[in-house]
Amino acid sequence: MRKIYMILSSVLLILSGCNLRVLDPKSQTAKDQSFLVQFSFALMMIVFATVIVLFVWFVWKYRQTEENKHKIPEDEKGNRLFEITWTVLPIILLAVLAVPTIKITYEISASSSATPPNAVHIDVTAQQFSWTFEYQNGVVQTSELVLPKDRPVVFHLNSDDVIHSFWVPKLGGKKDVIPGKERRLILTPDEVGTYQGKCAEFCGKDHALMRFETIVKTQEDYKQWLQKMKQKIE
Ligand SMILES: [Cu+2]
Repeated sequence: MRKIYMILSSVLLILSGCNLRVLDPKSQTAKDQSFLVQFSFALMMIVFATVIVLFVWFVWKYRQTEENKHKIPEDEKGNRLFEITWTVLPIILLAVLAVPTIKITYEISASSSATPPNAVHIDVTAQQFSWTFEYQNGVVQTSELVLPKDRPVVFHLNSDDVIHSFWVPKLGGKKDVIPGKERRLILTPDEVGTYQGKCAEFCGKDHALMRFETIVKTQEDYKQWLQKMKQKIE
C-alpha cells in the first residue's frame, strides 16, 4: 500500500509541474471554452447518471426470485409514450447543447468577428522547430511572446514550412497554422502572468521542443517593454 502511495504522489508531483492547463482560463475566450467543456460534461453526467440508476433498478427489479422463476412475461407490442420520450429527450438535450456551442463558436471565431479597433497585431511565424513573433513596431522575438492585459490581440498566423498549431491553453483553444494561408486568432488576456504555449500539431522530429513562454504584462509595462526592445534594435 505504501508503495502505491509513493508512486501516486510522485506522479502527482510530476503532473503538477505542468503549466499547460486547459481548464484554468486567463482570457474571455478560454473562459467561454471551459464553460462549454463543463456544460457539456454536466449534461453528459445527467444522462450517464440516469442510465446507470435505471440499469441498476431494472437489474434489481427483474432479478430471478423463487416466485418469478417460472413466469414468462407477456409480449409487449410497443409503448408509444416510451418511444416518444426516448426520441424527444435526446433532441431536447442536443438543442440545449447546440445553443451555447453555436453562440460561443461564432463569438470567438476571428473569421466571423470584426477586428477590434484598439487591437494589438502580432505576426506569428511558425517554422520547424520554433516560433517568431513580430510586433507592429518592428520588434522581433523568438520563443517568447509578450502581450498586454485587457487588450484584444490579433495573431496573424503563418507557417514557413509544414502545418503547425498555435496553442496557449490558458488563453484559449488552438489554431492550425498552415503554409501559404494566413489565419487569424483573436484573444484578450485578462490576467497578468506567464503561460506556457506550444505547437499542438506534430510537425517533425523536434516538435516537442516547439514551446514558448507567453508573458502577459499590464498595458503600461507592455508599452515600456516594446520601447525598450525597439531601442535595442536601433
Ligand atoms: Cu510545430
